[in-house]
Amino acid sequence: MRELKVLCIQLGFGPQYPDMSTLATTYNDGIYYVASFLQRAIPQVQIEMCQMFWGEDPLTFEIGTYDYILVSALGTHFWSNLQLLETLQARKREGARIIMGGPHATFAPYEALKYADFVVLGEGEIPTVQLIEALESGEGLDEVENLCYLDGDQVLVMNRFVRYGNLDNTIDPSLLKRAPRLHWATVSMSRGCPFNCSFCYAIRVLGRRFRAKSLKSIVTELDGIHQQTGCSRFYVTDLNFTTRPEFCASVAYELRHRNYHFIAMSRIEVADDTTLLLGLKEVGFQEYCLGVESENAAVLKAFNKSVDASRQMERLLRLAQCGIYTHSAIIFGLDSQDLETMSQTARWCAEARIMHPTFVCLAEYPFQKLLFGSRQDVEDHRIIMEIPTYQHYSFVGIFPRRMRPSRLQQAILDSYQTFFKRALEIEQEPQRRMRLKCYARSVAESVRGMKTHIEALRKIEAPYYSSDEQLDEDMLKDSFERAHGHLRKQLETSIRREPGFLTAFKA
Ligand code: B12
Ligand code: SF4
Repeated sequence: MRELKVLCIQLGFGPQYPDMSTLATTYNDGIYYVASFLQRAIPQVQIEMCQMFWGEDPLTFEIGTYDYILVSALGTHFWSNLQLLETLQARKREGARIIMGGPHATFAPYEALKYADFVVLGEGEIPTVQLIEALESGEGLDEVENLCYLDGDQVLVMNRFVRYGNLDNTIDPSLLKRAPRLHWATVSMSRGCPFNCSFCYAIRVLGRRFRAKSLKSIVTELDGIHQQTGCSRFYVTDLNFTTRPEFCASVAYELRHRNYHFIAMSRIEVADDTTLLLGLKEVGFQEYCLGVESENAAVLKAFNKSVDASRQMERLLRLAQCGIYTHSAIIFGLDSQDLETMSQTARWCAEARIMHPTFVCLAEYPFQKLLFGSRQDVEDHRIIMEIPTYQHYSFVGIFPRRMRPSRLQQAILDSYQTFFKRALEIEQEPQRRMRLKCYARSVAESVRGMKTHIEALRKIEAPYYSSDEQLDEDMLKDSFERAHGHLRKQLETSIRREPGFLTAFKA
């Protein structure tokens, strides 16, 4: 194969909507895994990374010199960078290909394909290698897994969808050579989660089969990133790190002589195994992002959360007693959640001693049933699409039935006030109070973006709500059909799929 120049771009957030999750983010690991795997599989590939989260600008790279441009994006990144994507298309050399992957490309391939020649759904490592090999050798594309593209008749083709086994992939630390001082570095130790919460798009990207990396790879990767960047705090992006206690115990054993710190994601049941919890804490697992979502049994049931709501409080308190800091997204937006319920939930978070709750709005992509046979809690017409806050859950992205979207956004802001007031009454330990005050300062940074969004929502929602805040759903449906009905029809008639696609996607 000829020598290939590849540029990998992680698209960034829109600057007009600052938010604590955008300000705290260092890099998303997905594109680094794809780039590392590609480099190892095809030695003729020379990779350059462009990380917009650190302020790098893709247009300062010589776009016309690359053979392949790989782009990774969440929904909000995509809609904040349309002009850049257009410029990339215009500046790329003739014959060069743009390949998009990551969550947005997976859930809205029809949008990504307006700017990309190819889209890779789900895990990107193997399909990217297959695609580049097929294009370089001039073979057909039929055997390229998870590939999606428009054929000559503009028909959306979706090839065979595959969930992979254990790739045991590690980030090549040299890809982080231009990293600024990181407050944490993201890595993944396992992929997949066996649960099936209805709002969860993560399992739709990475699948429901838990696959742990080898301990050797985990340790080598951490040491390599630490040496390259100096960072010794790691954000473990695994969907549900504590799925298998024996895996966690062996990770703890391997890391016993390192002085690293970790934030990991887990389900709340982790609180039941204090031996494991304290063993992990000793080697640096002092913080968890938990899937709490709510204290309310009906809300948890509606989300298919499979958790005992009556035990949420007891488990969270035990974590606090063990000296563990907890983060959690708290989801609003169901019909049953009125202003009073939301306020109660915010107070409850303080009483359950969650340290970093993030109050968010339920979000969905349209056409998921059609494309992937997935369940949607929010119907297509109630989704606010195609704006820079799209699928950024801190910013309301749906039309609730019994409350204006701008009211829900204000309630999200108010929830933080309710939470901090109560939490500072309850927490007496100086370190926990300091953490709370720090968190309150970072939340304050988000207020400007949320207020801007409230103004934008007021304009969007104006025609659809009565003075008592009830949604005129028929009117909304009509507008949706006028704006997007043709797209649904086009998708319905266009999609061509390999047999077994839907079953594989849901696995
Ligand atoms: C860990 C995590 C976080 C962490 C850390 C994020 C980080 N810096 O890495 C925290 C909690 C901070 C976070 C915050 C947010 N997150 Co988050 N997060 C995740 C989670 C659970 C794992 C991400 C991850 O790194 N996984 C491990 C790697 C290996 O997987 P991956 O990134 O998906 O990459 C693979 C494929 O996508 C693909 N791929 C990726 N890029 C590319 C590029 C090319 C060219 C190709 C071919 C393939 C490819 O191949 C990769 C390897 O197999 C995902 C869900 C998921 N992806 O499973 C949500 C997810 C990405 N987050 C989401 C959101 C919305 C956010 C926030 C905007 C939340 C908010 N406040 O509203 C912020 C934004 C911050 C950010 N950095 O983007 C959504 C995205 C929705 C969307 N479609 O846009 C997801 C999908 C969650 C969900 N709904 O289920 N997040
Ligand atoms: S437990 Fe967490 S990662 Fe697993 S399906 Fe539910 S929300 Fe997704």
